[in-house]
Amino acid sequence: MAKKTKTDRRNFLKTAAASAAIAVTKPGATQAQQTPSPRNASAPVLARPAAAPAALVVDEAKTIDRVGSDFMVDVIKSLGFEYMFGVPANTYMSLQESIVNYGKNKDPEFILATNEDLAAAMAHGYAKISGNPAWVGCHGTVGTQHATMGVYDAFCDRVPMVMILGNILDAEKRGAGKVNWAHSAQDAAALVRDMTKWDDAPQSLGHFAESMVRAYKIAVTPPMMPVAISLDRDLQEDEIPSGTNVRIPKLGTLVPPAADQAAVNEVAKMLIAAEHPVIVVDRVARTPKAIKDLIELAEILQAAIIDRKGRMNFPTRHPLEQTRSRMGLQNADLVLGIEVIDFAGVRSSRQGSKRISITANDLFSKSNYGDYLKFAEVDIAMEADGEATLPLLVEAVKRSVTPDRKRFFEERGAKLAAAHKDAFDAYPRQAVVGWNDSPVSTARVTAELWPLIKNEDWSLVADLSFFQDWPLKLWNFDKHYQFIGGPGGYGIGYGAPAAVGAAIANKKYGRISINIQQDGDLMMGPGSLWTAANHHVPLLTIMHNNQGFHNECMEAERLALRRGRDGTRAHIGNRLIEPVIDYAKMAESMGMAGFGPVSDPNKLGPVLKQAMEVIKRGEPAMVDVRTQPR
Ligand SMILES: Cc1ncc(C[n+]2csc(CCOP(=O)(O)OP(=O)(O)O)c2C)c(N)n1
Ligand SMILES: [Mg+2]
Repeated sequence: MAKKTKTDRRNFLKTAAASAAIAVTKPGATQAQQTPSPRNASAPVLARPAAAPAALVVDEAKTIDRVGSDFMVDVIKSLGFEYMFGVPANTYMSLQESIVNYGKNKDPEFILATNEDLAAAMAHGYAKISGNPAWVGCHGTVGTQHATMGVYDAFCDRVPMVMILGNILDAEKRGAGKVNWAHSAQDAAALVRDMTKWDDAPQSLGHFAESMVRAYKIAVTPPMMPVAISLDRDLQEDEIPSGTNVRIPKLGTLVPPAADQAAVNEVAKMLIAAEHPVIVVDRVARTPKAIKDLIELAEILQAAIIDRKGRMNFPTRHPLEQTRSRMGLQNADLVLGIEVIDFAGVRSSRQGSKRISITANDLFSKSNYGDYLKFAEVDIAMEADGEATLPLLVEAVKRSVTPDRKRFFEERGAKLAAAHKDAFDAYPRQAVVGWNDSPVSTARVTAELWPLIKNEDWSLVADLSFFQDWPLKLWNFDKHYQFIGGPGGYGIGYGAPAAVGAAIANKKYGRISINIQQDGDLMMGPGSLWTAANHHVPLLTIMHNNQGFHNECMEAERLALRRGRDGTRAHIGNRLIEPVIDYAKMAESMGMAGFGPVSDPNKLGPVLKQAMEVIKRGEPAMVDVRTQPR
């Protein structure tokens, strides 16, 4: 058991009585103290209710000093968790109470989400910025069912989180009512077993401690993934008998799996000998160090980098960045894929081209879901973590490179730099197409935003697949927290909450977070806006409001036309227009400053400026922009 001062029961009761007395004698003062300072939103911010009335009686005989969940908080603290995202419920209320009171609501802090799916996506976004897993609190069967979509995205995206599934295991403790039975299961984790790396259902506090440390270790060992602990209510609530000695196992330093040195040397030689080697990256960089290593590798070889943008891997304006250039994959004689999940589809058309993969994905698989994608045929499969292997590869290339090859690399580098420049020079020209259109073009939104953020410490906490990647083409990304990639499982509804989780991780560094938010995605769970307002997160949400599920609308139109039918009816069941949704009002209703809708492109700049003033004060804001479909 971690060191803990035994609470003196009488003292505790005295304090409880004293605070109750304050509530009775000075209700006005207490209420004033507890009213949060007004926000920027035009919506009224309601005062919190006054402290519990003095009539609340604490029965001394029934108070408990040392509960199981206090010890659980000790375990969580030992692992350095900063946040628990959750929806409250009786099956883990004991743990929540221990976090808030015993743990002082700090490391972890409980963050209230309005749906477990949102809680999981917040943990997902948080992990992508912070590099650390968060806890996700779920209520037995029902909360876990809600959570699944968010967990599935994190599972497919190889992002760690630790789920807590509150449960009442002992049927005798469920009573004769309906709720406890409906919310309990023999095997609560069965719901998420196919989308988690590991789960357990601890039966004692010692078992909990061991399982939690193991869960953490498994979740953060590449390939990283969610894990689940089914947590029995009684184990949390029962008093720890005096004299019980439970300890927290030591985690130790974790060393991720790097590739075999001989194989690394072999690959280094192949890279040096190749005429046009292309390095394709997707989910490589977890830390700034990996970006540095990748730059070094690319620069020594003067080799092309193609970024599949699962993470922020490589500076967008680096001359070797060739994602959309003419010097890309097509003519590569060697393709090295580092943590590229869809490597089967990433191919050179050159005859005899060699293929090498480095991925920790090879070290793990589950059968049911197709998250592992099509089998990638390669010449060498290095079954190891990309980030951990990069420094070995850099050193091996450095050791083997000859002056002759260096001269050749320099010539190649000059050609690559020219191709990079041509690609990036073309973007501003492409961006002015439809510049004055209403609804506003996605390029114009991107261009109007850039001057307002470029001198700030900013982080883009959005996927860009439905925004034609415009920010990647027009802005300059060079820091590890400036981009977080996509959802992994392509589950719509991830965007808004993941942005909130990422913005929460950015907040302590004073960074401004920018989210480009699809309207259909937000409508799957708008409650994350409330969490952003509740936590005073400087998050600018730009609504990419194309008024509906445009992706499906396009497909429906195509399908109808292919069948020789009426393409104009594709809006049915796909567009969100009857009634039109007022997102600024939605934001305001949740305590967030709301602006718009803006349809006139010339009005956008000034509105964004106003919204940025709110962000700089440390509060969230939303600008609803009526946008072109893509
Ligand atoms: C959970 C879930 N349900 C349905 C889909 C199918 N789907 C793919 S894209 C899309 C449209 C999303 O609309 P929005 O987020 O507004 O993006 P838009 O296509 O309008 O740019 C839908 C419904 C999905 N991917 N995930
Ligand atoms: Mg849409």
